[in-house]
Amino acid sequence: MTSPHPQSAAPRQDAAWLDAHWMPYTGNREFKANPRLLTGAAGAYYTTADGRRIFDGLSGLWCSGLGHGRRDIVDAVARQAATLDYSPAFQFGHPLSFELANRIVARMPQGLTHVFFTGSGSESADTSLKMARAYWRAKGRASKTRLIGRVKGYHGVNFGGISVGGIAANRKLYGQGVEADHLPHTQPPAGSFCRGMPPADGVPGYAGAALADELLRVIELHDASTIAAVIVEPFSGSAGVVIPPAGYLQRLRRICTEHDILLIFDEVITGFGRCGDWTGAAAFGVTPDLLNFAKQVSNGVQPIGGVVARREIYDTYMAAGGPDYLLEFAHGYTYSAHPVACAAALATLDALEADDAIARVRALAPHFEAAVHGLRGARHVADVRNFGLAAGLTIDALPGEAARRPYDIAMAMYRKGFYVRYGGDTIQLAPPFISTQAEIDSLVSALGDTLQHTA
Ligand code: PXG
Ligand code: PLP
Repeated sequence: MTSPHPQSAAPRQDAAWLDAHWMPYTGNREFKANPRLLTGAAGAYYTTADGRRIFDGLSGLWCSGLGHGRRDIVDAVARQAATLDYSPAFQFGHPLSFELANRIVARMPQGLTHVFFTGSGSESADTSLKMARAYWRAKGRASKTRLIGRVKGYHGVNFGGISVGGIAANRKLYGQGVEADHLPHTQPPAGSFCRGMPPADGVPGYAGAALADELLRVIELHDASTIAAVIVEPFSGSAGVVIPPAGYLQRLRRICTEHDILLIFDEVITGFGRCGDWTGAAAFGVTPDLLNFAKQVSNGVQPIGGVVARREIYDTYMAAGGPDYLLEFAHGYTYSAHPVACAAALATLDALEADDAIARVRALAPHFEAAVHGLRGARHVADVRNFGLAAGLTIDALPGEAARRPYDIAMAMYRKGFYVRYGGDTIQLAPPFISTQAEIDSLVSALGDTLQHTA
């Protein structure tokens, strides 16, 4: 097959050409019949192959909050690729990973002190789960292996992550996973239209204050001597932006501490600005034992993620490591702390600071909240939830086709020049931190208009 020059000519978009790429989390048959090819990006906008400008209403996939094509990040990547394009991840080091680890630790809640790098959020999830199990083994408590996730949780697509994950479609096809159990989700009933955190109680039909105590039930069932860790997202992103009720994370923290269970926060979406703070941990005022990150740490420009551990966890591994020429944790990826990805992350942290991005998110969040809750009463809208610069809408299902309307809505939005995410019975919004109030307004107004015209 002859390839058109990708830069100079309009890209080929016929189904025969598109066929060879088996696309991830995509309806391949539909996409290849109606391709949506993006060929450029600058600021808060994508350019399509047919030359249209599309507002990036999900910051890529929750990862490009600073906007696209930033010169400072692009230059850092180019410079690093030309200087040290790859260095072996095992038994050798390069200066950028140490600088990045120090810079990340400085932005973490007090007590999270050691960074293990991965290449993605899924790798971070599985890394944190393995870290938790081997930690207990190192402490002579090898029976602590069970991993507790939460219904509606998303922890990526690897076997550990889908075992603790709680989105049925991501797990049910794949058979036996890792030994796990699940807490109930924290989503208030449709029609609650909670702004930010649901109150501990006071939402009709919603026992917010009791939800964390479900962990006690799980402990009673399995016994704490079999449980290594609890993993939750501070707020669930993929499930449609599900915010925990007030006091919930504090209560989970207390129960985990009392029963010697590690608490893992999966901050792949909540980390590095989306919550109007450096972490969800800071935004919600609770410090986990392990904290996973990815996505926004490099503004999406290079794939990189990681797990930040408490000092005592790191020290436990070091103490149990045997002779010091031996490794302490038999785990790592070829691309752990990839130098070009580290350069992208360092430039991103610089940019987040230079732009005062956290303050910007905080300042924009009330406007965003008011705008999205303005969709209450719009056609098909069963619920709206929000936190920081993230919002999820629950869309009333067509009979027998829960996922149909969200898909129709997202496609209609794309035709209008707006990219939004659809999944399950939800529409998700996560606009760039650099969005203006006017851009938020036009995104939400286009969504309102689209809902009105959706069958
Ligand atoms: N944990 C959490 C909390 C996530 O949100 C992952 C792990 C996996 O990260 P990787 O880098 O392996 O994809 C994620 C990723 C969406 C959407 O629109 C969410 C994610 C990825 C793609 C789309 O809801 N979350
Ligand atoms: N599979 C094989 C055959 C390998 O040799 C390696 C790494 O050396 C891997 C998988 C793991 O790849 P990565 O380190 O990129 O996760």
